[in-house]
Amino acid sequence: MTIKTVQATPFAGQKPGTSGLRKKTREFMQPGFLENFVQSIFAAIDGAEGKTFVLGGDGRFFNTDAIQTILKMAAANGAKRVIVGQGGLLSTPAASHLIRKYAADGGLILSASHNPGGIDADFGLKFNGANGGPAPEALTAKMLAHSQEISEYKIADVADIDLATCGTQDVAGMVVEVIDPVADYAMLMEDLFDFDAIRDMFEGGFRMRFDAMHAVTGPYAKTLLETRLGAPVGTVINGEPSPDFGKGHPDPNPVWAKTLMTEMMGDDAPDFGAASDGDGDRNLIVGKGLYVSPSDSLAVLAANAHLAPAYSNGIAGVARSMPTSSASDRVAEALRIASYETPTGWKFFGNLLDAGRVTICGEESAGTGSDHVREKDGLWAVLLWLNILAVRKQSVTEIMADHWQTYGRDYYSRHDYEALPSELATDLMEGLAARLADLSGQDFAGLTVESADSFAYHDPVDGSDSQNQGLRIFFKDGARIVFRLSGTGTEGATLRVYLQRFEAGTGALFDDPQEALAQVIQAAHDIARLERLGREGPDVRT
Ligand code: VG1
Ligand code: CO
Repeated sequence: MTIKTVQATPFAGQKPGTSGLRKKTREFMQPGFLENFVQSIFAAIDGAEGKTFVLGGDGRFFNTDAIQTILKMAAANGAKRVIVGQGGLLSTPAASHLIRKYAADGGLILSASHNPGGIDADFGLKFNGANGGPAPEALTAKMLAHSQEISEYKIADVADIDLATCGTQDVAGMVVEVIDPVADYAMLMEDLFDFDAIRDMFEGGFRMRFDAMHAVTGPYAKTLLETRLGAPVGTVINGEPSPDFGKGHPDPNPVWAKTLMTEMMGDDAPDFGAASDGDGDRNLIVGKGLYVSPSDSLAVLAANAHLAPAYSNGIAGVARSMPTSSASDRVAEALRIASYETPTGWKFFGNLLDAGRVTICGEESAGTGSDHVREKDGLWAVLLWLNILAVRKQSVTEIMADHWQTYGRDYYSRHDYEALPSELATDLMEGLAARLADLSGQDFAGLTVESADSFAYHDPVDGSDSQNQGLRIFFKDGARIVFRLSGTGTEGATLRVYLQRFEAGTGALFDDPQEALAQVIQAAHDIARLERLGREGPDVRT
């Protein structure tokens, strides 16, 4: 008998966060930790019997070992078939696509996204459902509940599976199909965008740099940009996935994508720069000398999506996470389409996309995507930008100038205070929450509070409610500050302070956001008494 039933004792702390379960790698590698969580996932979906799953990850340390364990557990739990990316690799959006394309019952994706990788860094696992999207809160609650009372798990006692060769194998009665991680995804992108127009643009001398940050998008970007679109070899840098991301931090923001930013701000900058994160669902967009904030990028993509074949009939609606700026709302209003404001995390977009209420979604954290999959999609955003640039034949700066003149500019920045003592962060948030009701009418740094609340979301599709999704403070002149604790960190707590101020299209549109927001930043300090954190300033400003 190859199926073993192993006694298990619950681990504390198997509560999935904003995007799956994320822990220090060593914690994930404790004997039984991964196994308990995988068994809890199977329990939450009423078993794996007869089911088909997609499996892959961003290639970080422990990726292939975890895949071996998951395959053996899927077999022992009676799964029918598992589709795995060759070498254990699948970007998050590619996994989402495969689940949908092959009508799988779900997928297990191994990643801690933008967090560093390695034995002393981070690891993660999330489950996506049959629609290709991250498990909703009701499902992650079931996973947690099972993890707290688990008494055994099942695993097949078989040799390791060959992940290096594409093809089909039998593992204790289950079919394992190893596939090219890029092929299906590349085909989907070719369906959505005008590759001929983009190819012509490259042929005409258009120059681009794509920084894959040693993470999973390297092979995807090389195939799409260099092989299929004819960008010169070398357009993609850091294109080999490595288990510790070249000791880097695969977070595509101006701080961590420093190499790219320096090149794009230099004299010989290419026309267009982009980067993606560990698992390929985020994107950074930067023009010659101009960083495009993710909130603005969402708005520009929504306003111009009709220029790409897949969206030529227009878009149904736009959704953004609450902390994301109002820029996309202005576009939706002008297009007379619906706009939605959801809590942070892609799982909240799933129902809106499934119901056809929205076509494009985005978050201020460098995530943009559409109804082509049920995850945010870094390369999709890059290709849509390229398609727009190819049709409009303008530079990124010209497009942004035109956009801001038309809609006005929402100056935006996020300040992160990382690895704070959890108690201190909780205390600060609770203290602020308790004072919210009294803030209206008070002045801070010369700004008058109009209203303040704790954001709650009522899902219009399934009727579910989510409370405490961030503290919002609105000011009389239209500025807004949001305070929120991160749900993806693995060390202490991270406080995110989201800052926003509107400038009309006739005003000063090209100021430095930190300067344009100086008053709002000061108000945030005064309201939340940020000096209590004992920090000189934020660790990261995006
Ligand atoms: C962060 C971002 C959020 C994003 C999440 C997952 O969450 O703020 O917008 O959806 O990461 O992104 P938090 O809870 O730390 O603020 V990724 O690229 O991990 O899949
Ligand atoms: Co990610």
